[in-house]
Amino acid sequence: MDLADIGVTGLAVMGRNLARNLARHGYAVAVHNRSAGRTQQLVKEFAGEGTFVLSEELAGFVASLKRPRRAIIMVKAGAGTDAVIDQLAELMEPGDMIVDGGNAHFADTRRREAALRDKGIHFVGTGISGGEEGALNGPSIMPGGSKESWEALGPILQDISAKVDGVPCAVHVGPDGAGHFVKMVHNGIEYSDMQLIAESYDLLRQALGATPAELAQVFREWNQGELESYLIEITAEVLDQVDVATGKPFIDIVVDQAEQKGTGRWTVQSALDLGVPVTGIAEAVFARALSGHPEQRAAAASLEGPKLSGVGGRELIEDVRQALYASKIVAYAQGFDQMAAASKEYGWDLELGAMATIWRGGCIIRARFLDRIRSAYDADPTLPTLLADPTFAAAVNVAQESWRRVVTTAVQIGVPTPGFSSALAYYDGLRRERLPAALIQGLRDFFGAHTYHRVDRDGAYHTDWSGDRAERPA
Ligand code: NBP
Repeated sequence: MDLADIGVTGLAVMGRNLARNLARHGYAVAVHNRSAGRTQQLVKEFAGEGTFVLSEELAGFVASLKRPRRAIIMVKAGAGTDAVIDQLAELMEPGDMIVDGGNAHFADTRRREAALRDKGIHFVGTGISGGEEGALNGPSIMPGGSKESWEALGPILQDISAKVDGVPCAVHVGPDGAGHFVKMVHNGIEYSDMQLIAESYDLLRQALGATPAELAQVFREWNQGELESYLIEITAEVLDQVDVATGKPFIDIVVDQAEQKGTGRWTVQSALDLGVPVTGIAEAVFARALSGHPEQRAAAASLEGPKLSGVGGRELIEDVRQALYASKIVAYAQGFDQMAAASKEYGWDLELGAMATIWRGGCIIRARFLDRIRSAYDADPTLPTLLADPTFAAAVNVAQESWRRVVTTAVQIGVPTPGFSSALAYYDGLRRERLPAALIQGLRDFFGAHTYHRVDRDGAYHTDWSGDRAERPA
């Protein structure tokens, strides 16, 4: 029997499409699924696309792989992944590779990688973005794991990934959980991107009384410029859609409660642990949470708002475009800060410019904008914040008057824009020469003797607030 180059176990929508993508690129693909029906269906429907080696049992699947074995797991993240890893590890040998392409939490990936390393098996936690369409036609791929595993897997993963200007959207991200961490931050940024787009739509609709179809045209025009991206493109499509059953705009017949699978929440939880202010992502997660409380919203619906409405003319459209771009720069700056902090914390040595490169295609946040991020890190790999890059600094400088008018207008007419507002507050906080954190330090020293540092001398100090109020070195 001819042995397969690589295998995929877990053949729901993602695994099936990834297996087809591999087969279409000329790889012989071993395929397996817990319930054999999916495997048979795949081979029946798509045998013409390439070579599939079908196994109904996991032992047969492993036996059908060339050595060192390369097996990709595409099952529901969590307990299922652990179960499949345990079964595979029993059947594999030192030097073999288990790739987890599911949406695992990076801490789970670190745990699994360490456990399998003890057995000599390479565990490659791999972020895969682009949904089912990306899995089939070229996703953005973010593998972690050892350098040796990248040598064996990299050429295949680059082959099946999206390409932008001939450059594959797949790179070795770093050791152990680095790949899943970067995928998590990608998803967090995706939350933020969508929240800012939603705020733009909402504010323009409320302030100008524009129809969804008119706003679709606005987004279409924006997609010709610096905001060009997949999400802006599909926003126009969604806003243009008309519901067949009612003849109403599609957007008006959809329940306004946004769901979440958890990667945005994970991003914020990790950012809290790392001490990185990812306010754009956090506001996006909380805005979804607010939308998901219909009882509270119903109870609050009669609360008073401002009397103003319909302020602003067509110039608000350009202001909102500028605010969206500036807020987006802030959200990405924060996400990249989080990756830099994790890289330091976990010893990953992440190359931030490369992360921007592999997000340019195949994934949900793909955008022209990512080229600029890559250029910023090419020019200065140690950039302390993206906002310090001369190109982004200039862009935000151009946008800031519009940005302030947008936040002011939103506050005046009572339209919530937590993404725009928090991004502006972050920008203003970061650029301040003196922050009121000095007062917080004073208060902490007053009630808890937590000490403070002086601007003019080294060392920690405490003031005897309840006594003579004299300052002493701590
Ligand atoms: P699902 O997340 O819906 O998982 C279904 C697959 O998991 C089926 O193959 C199922 O086998 C298998 N499975 C389960 Br459930 N429990 C199992 C167990 N204990 N042992 C063995 N197999 C088990 O599939 P998906 O939407 O294709 O996603 C696959 C992975 O890719 C997930 O981790 C997901 O988070 C990730 N991901 C999804 C997307 C997306 O757009 N959908 C994008 C990026 C990443 P069965 O057929 O026998 O029930």
